[in-house]
Amino acid sequence: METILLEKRDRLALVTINRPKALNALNNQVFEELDLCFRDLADDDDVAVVILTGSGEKAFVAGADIKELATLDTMAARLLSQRGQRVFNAIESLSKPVIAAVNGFALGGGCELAMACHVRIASEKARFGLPEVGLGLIPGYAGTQRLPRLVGKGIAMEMVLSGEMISAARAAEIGLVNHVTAPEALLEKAEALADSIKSKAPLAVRHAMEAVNRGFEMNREDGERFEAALFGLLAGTEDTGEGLRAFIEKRKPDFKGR
Ligand code: DAK
Repeated sequence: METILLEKRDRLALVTINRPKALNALNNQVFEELDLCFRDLADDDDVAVVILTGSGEKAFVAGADIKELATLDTMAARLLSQRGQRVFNAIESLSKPVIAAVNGFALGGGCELAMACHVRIASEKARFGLPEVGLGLIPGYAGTQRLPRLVGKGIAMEMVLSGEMISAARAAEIGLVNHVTAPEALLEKAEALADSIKSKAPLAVRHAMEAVNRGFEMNREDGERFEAALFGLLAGTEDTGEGLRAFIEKRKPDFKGR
């Protein structure tokens, strides 16, 4: 892979989008390689948590590659769109948490990519926005759907209609990101969260994600029924027994993922 760097260590995968000269803009090759990368991560039982970031000082991802978009015929645009949708859905439905470490501009498709991740942490230098209307487009990777779910309809509407960028501090204020750090502390903060997640029971983490993700799309009653079903499934696992015993015996649990 040329446009994606993948590093695995200690049950953590660090995925870096690597086109710094084009501010990591999403072209066909990036999508193709992200697709391959997330297929690999889905199948790799040794990976528990993923961090996604951008290469260089300036950008997480400055959006879809505008120069490439301008050259596409109908068929190529359709394929690009399908590939992009596959990648965003693969990230959102991955059974392990994906933390976006937003190191700079997250615009258009880049902001949508961060929103497809499960948690967002931003550097003070990060800027967020959906500038599509200024290009005669609207967000095409579910930005109009994910943003209102994260920050509420009114604020999302303002961002989508004005196309204006917001600062990391404002993004934290509206709930688009969970934490803001100094640029040099960004990966450390993301890794600390990853470490905390990795220390928990893997099946519980997976089921908790499923309960939140799927339940969010259901009505309250169905969501609670779904939660109860997952709770029941987990109760029969070795790790639940180990977690409860370890608490009573005042020791650290030794989870096996079973
Ligand atoms: N695409 C291609 N190249 C880009 C780029 C982009 N999105 N953003 C930046 N670059 C390139 C610049 O052209 C420049 O390249 P050279 O001229 O040096 O060759 C280099 O990166 C450095 O950028 P700047 O010189 O512009 O850097 P500045 O610091 O002055 O400005 C900036 C930084 C982020 C404010 C500015 O670069 C900028 O406004 N970039 C564009 C942001 C943007 O509008 N992004 C696109 C949003 S629209 C679809 C679904 C979704 C979408 C499309 C299709 N389908 C379902 C089919 C999504 C669309 C979008 O994302």
